[in-house]
Amino acid sequence: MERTFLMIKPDGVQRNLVGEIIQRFEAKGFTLVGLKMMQVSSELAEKHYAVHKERPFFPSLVDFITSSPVVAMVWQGEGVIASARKIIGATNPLNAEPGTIRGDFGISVGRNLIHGSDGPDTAKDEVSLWFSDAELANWTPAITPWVV
Ligand code: ABT
Ligand code: MG
Repeated sequence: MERTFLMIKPDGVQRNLVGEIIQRFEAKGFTLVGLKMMQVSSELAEKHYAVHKERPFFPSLVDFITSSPVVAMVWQGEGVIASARKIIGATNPLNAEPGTIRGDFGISVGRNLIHGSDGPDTAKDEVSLWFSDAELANWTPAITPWVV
């Protein structure tokens, strides 16, 4: 079953949007299989955002992600990688549609509330970067036949 890595960023935690954000993925019908609140080290932040290493915003991005705790999650379900990106909305919250998380709650690209893996390869890499196998629950909720 497809899995993706989602992370509620420091602004989402500080603004008390953790419950609101988790609710959207639960209500959609996806399954939470990993969840932890954590303070991110600069080493982990730099690995996670390695693709942006040469970009001018890289240092401020690392500072931001390590500035305050995040909620790291793995969600499972059919098509969850692309669907989560839709639920999250465009990178710049000013361009994100109302109804998306960024469209409903965000204003700034540097404070865009939540991260979601952008494809199957990054999803695989990010799930294993952030979680050990022992931290992931293999389960199928009883509600699944009513969802798919
Ligand atoms: P992430 O889910 O955080 O990866 O965001 P998304 O995939 O929607 O967008 P990308 B392009 O991956 O941006 C990564 C983070 O870099 C920030 N950023 C991006 C800037 O601050 N300035 C920019 O010009 C761009 C392109 C936004 C993203 N996260 N934060 N925080
Ligand atoms: Mg990205």
